[in-house]
Amino acid sequence: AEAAPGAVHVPHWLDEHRQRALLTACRGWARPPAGLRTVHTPGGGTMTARQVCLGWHWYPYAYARTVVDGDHAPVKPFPAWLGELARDAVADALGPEAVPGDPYDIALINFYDGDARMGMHRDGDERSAAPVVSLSLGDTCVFRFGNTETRTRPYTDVELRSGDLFVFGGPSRLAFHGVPRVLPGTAPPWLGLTGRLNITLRVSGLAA
Ligand code: MD3
Ligand code: FE
Repeated sequence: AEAAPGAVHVPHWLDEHRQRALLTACRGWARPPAGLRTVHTPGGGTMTARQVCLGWHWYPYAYARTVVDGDHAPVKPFPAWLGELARDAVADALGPEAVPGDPYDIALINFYDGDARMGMHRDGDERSAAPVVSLSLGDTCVFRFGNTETRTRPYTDVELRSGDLFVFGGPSRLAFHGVPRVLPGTAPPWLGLTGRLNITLRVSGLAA
């Protein structure tokens, strides 16, 4: 369903098998070196969702090849199968003509536990207008999809559940968005995950 121009929500895009496989992969990527870390913003803030990156390491507000704000290890590689998953997602959500020519080369994986949330922000650190692919695992969250002008209203709240795909292309690529809350205990029992995981797949537009 199109939530806004270029923003398409596909509930239950990942079946049980693919959700389990993606979770297992995420648990491996979370391990050190270059594993899960707490992100500190230059203004003195601390993000409550913890993060691990593949391909390029995101730190507020740029990309690097090493964990410049953590253990300084080289960032883990971005596997080819994740790139295929991203292209499949864009083709299913927006159509084959929307699949970018440049390869997907970044995964940002956010782990939400306890009272973790994410404030309203825009993702502007990629030098590519390619659609961003978002996959959710575990607890349901309230995802707030805003406008391109301000971090305030008007916005639309959408529940994202385990297995859901959301693709942000076209004008929605630069829209403000955030996660005001996660609904505890809503993960599918067969997944074995307490909390929520979100995987975003992106095109850096940076030189390999
Ligand atoms: C709209 N993640 O990683 S997913 C992020 O659930 C991020 O962890 C949230 O915002 C999460 O930057 C929201 C939905 C999402 C992700 C990336 C976007 C929406 C987006 C990029 C551009 C526009
Ligand atoms: Fe974002």
